[in-house]
This record gives sequence, structure tokens and C-alpha cells, in this order.
Amino acid sequence: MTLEERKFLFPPNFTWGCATSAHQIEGGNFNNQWWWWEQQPGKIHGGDTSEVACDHWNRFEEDFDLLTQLNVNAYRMSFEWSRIFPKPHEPDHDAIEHYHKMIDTLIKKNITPFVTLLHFTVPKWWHDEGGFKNDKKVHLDHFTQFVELIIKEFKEEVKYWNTINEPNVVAVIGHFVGIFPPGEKSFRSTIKATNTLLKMHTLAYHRIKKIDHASQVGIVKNISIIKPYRQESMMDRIIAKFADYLYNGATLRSLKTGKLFSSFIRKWDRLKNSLDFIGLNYYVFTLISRKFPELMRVMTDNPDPNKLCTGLGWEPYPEGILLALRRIKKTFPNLPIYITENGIGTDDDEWRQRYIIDHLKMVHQAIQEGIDVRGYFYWSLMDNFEWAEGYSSRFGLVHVDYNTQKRTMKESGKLYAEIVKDNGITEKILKKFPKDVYKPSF
Ligand code: IFM
Repeated sequence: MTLEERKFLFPPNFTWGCATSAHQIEGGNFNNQWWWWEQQPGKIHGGDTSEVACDHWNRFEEDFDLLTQLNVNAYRMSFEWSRIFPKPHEPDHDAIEHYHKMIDTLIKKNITPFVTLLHFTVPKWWHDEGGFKNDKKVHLDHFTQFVELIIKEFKEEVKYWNTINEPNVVAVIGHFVGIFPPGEKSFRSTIKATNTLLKMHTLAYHRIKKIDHASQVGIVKNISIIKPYRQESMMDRIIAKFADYLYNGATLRSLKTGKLFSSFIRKWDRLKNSLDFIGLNYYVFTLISRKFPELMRVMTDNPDPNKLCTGLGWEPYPEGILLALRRIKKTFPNLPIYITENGIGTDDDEWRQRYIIDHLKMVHQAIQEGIDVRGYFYWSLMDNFEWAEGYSSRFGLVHVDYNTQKRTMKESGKLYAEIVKDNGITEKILKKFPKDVYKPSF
């Protein structure tokens, strides 16, 4: 095949964007459960907090100019529930007004907003009422009230809604692995939280469609390629299967069948058919072993120094995004898919460039196979507060100096802008990055 032929062009009207979430960039979110979690010693790398984060709340105009420089036609962001309802039933109209200004700024720039309604954070008062382990109607009604208010406010401007970001991560990392709030290690709580999140998704989906039938509503699902650490160990193979079900399979199955997690008969009213599209967040593969105290690891315990391994220890696996897309297609043959996140947390910006190219090639292949991928959002627009990892891991296309809040476009940002402008990876880019570099360790 000649270089000329090896162009990876995407369909016309392909959605190109980048993604963020409110708590990770805005700063000043003191009314949610993450802020409470950050105050507890030892929970966040280096004792970092989200107090200022990227000060995006005050700098959004400057940040949205960066989107223009990146040539993107879409932007995925979240609205912070705890800003809008710092107290139950009492919306903060200034906060709503502020989000209006943000959305209007995007629209003036011809950038389509994709808004997430729940990206990990919930109001602290809601968390104190039992958070995701409480599925009583009166508790879930608070979320529905938030959703209803938001949709009524923004239905003219926002047509793409993500209900919940990564319900499996919220459930598993918060309730089974225990490094996100509420910090539990309980299988029972994990099941309960998964089911509550699925119920919240269902309630949100139908409420949005009732108010604005034309809007497109999806959920954002993180899929990791889960492998046994020791292929020869039957125990590792068994628990890898279990972990795959817990992390990947359970939510997909519930969304498809309408049956709640761990229930073979209990259907939740209207969960089935509650998607207009599905969002895929894909990053890495995960190794599972009885040897690991935490069971699941997104890293090798003895990384080969010749392999690419990020600051977080994550070892990229581009082919995994294709496998994840095929899995979604198999589960939901007719649903459009958006890649709502894909990215790498590293200070080595050349890796980021290779990561983007290698993953986009796989996305391109998926489209060739007939998988209906409508868009790709790089995570993240800029370096930000990476939850339990604090500021130690930089995912941005734009560098943020946390002392001065100065933003600087990285080389990867420039590359992404070129890819977006060309609607794909051209010969010129391929010449610069001629070969794939990642070979996974399993
Ligand atoms: O930063 C997170 C994001 O909030 C959810 N998906 C994974 C990203 C990288 O860890």
C-alpha cells in the first residue's frame, strides 16, 4: 500500500470535539461530595484539591477560544448539579445564568454543546441522604427536578445530552475498589449503586424526551479491555471474567434488556430502549489477578521500560478501542456511537500525539467495518484535576500552569487541530508518525 493510499479520512459531518467536566476544571465547587472527599487526608495524590482547578468558571471565554484554535465543531462539558442546587429545591439562578453564558458563547462559535448531567459529582446533601445507595423515589426525585429544570432552561440551545458519565466507574471505583467517594469496598453496595445509576439514567432519559423529543440522549460508558494478569492461572482467568462482567458487561446488559444488575427477572420500567446513542469512553486495558490486593489494575506491576506507560502507569492499547466499539455494536446493532472520551495522561506530549493517531486509525477501521461512529472527543481540552490523582496526571491538549493559570497549546493540540481541519489523518501526518508504537504486555 502506498503512502498516498494510507489516508484515514472520516465521514463528512463527523463530530470532532474535546471533553471536560465541571468539577475538574471550574474551581470553586465546594458543595459536592468530591470536595468533602478531597478534605480527607490521603485521598488525593499530593493532597491536591479542586479548589481552583483551572479557574475555568472565570476563564471560560479564553478557554473556548482554544476550542476555536483546535477547529473542533463540538464540545462536551458538564453542568454541576451542586452549583445549581446547593440546597434541595432551591436553584441558584446566578449559576444557571452563568451556564447560559457559556452555552451561548459556544453557539456563537458554531460549536455544538454536548452536556453531561452527572459527571461523578453530586450535591453533598444528596450524598448524605445515601447517595447512590438510596433509590427511594423521593431521593431520586431531586435528580429529576435538576434534569427537568436544566432541560426547560436549555432546550433551545442544547440538543445532545449525556445523562450519566461512566456509571460503572462511579459504582465500581467508589463502592468496590474504594478510591473514589464514598470509599466502600462492598459488592452489595456496588450492585446497589449500579442499579440506582441505571434508574437515574432512565428517569433522566424519559424526562428529557418528554420536554424536548427532538433532543438526542445517551449514556456514557467506560469500557476497558480486561485481561487475566497470568494467562496460565485459572483463578486469574475466572476473576478476569467476573471483573469484565462487573465493570463492562453488567451495565451494557441492563441497558439492552431493561433488567437491573444481578437480577434475571427484575425489570426496571422503561430502562430498555432508553438510548438514542451511546457514548464510549476508552483509555486502556486492565489486568486482573488474585495476586493484586486491589484485584484490578490498569497497569503492569513491572512495566517493561521499553513500553509506553503513562504517569498513571496506564499502558495504552489502541486496538482495544476497536474491540470496545465492536462489543457495543454487537450489543446495540442500531445505535449511533460517539467516542465521548479517549486520551492519555502524560507529560510526554509526543506519546499523546502517537496515542491520538493510533486510536483514530482504529476508529477509522471501525467505521470501515460499518460501525456507526458519529464523533470523537479527545479527553481533555486542558490539563485538569484528575480525581484521586490530583494534578499529577496531565491529559490536556492545552498545558495549564497551575501557578499562573497560563494556557499553552501543546504540540498534540496543534496536531489534533490539523486532523480536525483535514477531517482525518493525512499522508503528511503519517509521514511524521510512520508506525504504530504500542504493543501491549499481555
Ligand atoms: O478524568 C477522567 C474523566 O473524568 C472520566 N473518564 C476518565 C478520565 C481520565 O481518567
